Amino acid sequence: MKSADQIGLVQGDITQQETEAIANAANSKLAGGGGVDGAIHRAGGPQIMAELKANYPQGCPTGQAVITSGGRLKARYVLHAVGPVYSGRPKDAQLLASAYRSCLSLCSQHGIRTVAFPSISTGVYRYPVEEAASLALHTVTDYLTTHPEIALVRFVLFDTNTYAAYHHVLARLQTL
Ligand code: AR6
Repeated sequence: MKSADQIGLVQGDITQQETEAIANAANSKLAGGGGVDGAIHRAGGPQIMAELKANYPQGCPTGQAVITSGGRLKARYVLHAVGPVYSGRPKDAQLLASAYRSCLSLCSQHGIRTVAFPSISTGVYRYPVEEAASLALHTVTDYLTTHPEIALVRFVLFDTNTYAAYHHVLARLQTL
């Protein structure tokens, strides 16, 4: 099986996912915020923020991720990834790829076999969605090639435009 076949796409709300882990698009202070971050903290309840404050008081550098429980979510874990604020410089791509890889590496370390991702950095952080979709899907595909312990990576895209951008890239990867 090609690793792109282990990637799924749905349009919807990531807080409702039943994968073992969901990823959050957080900020480097891990302070909560709007967008998917706000939705995850609202749905998961205060335990998630309490764990972040207790375990990561320094926050998390851009391009990295940290793990908490899922609180009241169906998912057992939340991976709090910090993507870059888009600047148009080459380092944006490195940091965004690194944010996805950090989440996947946490999955490997914690025995997490199924994980859902939002489209990190393409909301408030203004990363162009076509570029971000290509980078996210190529980064995940590459990781899965060498990490058979992860069975499913599902992208949960909130709006039609974002879903279409990811669908366009994934369809090509799956026919290669
Ligand atoms: N499920 C899935 N995707 C969602 C949901 C949801 N419930 N809600 C929004 N999205 P953003 P960023 C989509 O802005 O660009 C926060 O304030 C959204 O439509 O959430 O990485 C943090 O605290 C978009 O496609 O994240 C940071 O300060 C995607 O999720 C900052 O925003 C990402 O948009 C991070 O900005």
